[in-house]
Amino acid sequence: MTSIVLVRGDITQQHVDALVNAANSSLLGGGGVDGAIHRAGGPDILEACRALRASHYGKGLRTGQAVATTAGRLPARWVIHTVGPVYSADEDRSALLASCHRESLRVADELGAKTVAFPAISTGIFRWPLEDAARIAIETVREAKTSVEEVRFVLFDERAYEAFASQMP
Ligand code: AR6
Repeated sequence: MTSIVLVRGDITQQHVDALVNAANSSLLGGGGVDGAIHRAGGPDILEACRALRASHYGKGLRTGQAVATTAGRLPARWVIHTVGPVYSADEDRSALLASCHRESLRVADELGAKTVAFPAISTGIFRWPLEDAARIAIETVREAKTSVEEVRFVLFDERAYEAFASQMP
């Protein structure tokens, strides 16, 4: 059984085996939690991302997929980068948001990570409504077949924390 824990805080300060980055397909950094992870983790993460772009991910990482790098100076062993979908009112992209969570856990299993921290993927710059993103994230983790023992959702502000808390079973 994977336990799901909610905390309010900064994901870059979490002591976990792996933390998930809400990246973009370039893998070369951005704003929001992505910017915070690269700033706190230092240049080794960007260097590892560049190496991925130069090898298997020449066109970048597709939405809904996940890939791991070093966590640099962060108090974690790995960063698992995933690309959330941009919210659309016209098109249901929920399956892609679910895929981010499932694929990140699959990569975590490959690494042997037992504790994994997730941000609220797609709920910032990509504008996904918080309650809906929380429902998809929590349901997907609950249904995932994984050896990860603890999934910690790290919510940056009170509004995000409350949205996730409201979706807990
Ligand atoms: N710790 C935890 N959560 C955080 C932190 C932090 N340090 N900083 C922000 N958040 P966003 P997205 C929350 O915009 O919507 C980047 O440019 C934030 O409050 O980081 O998936 C990428 O490169 C929000 O709830 O990611 C992509 O281009 C959540 O993290 C694009 O943004 C996600 O917000 C991805 O957009």
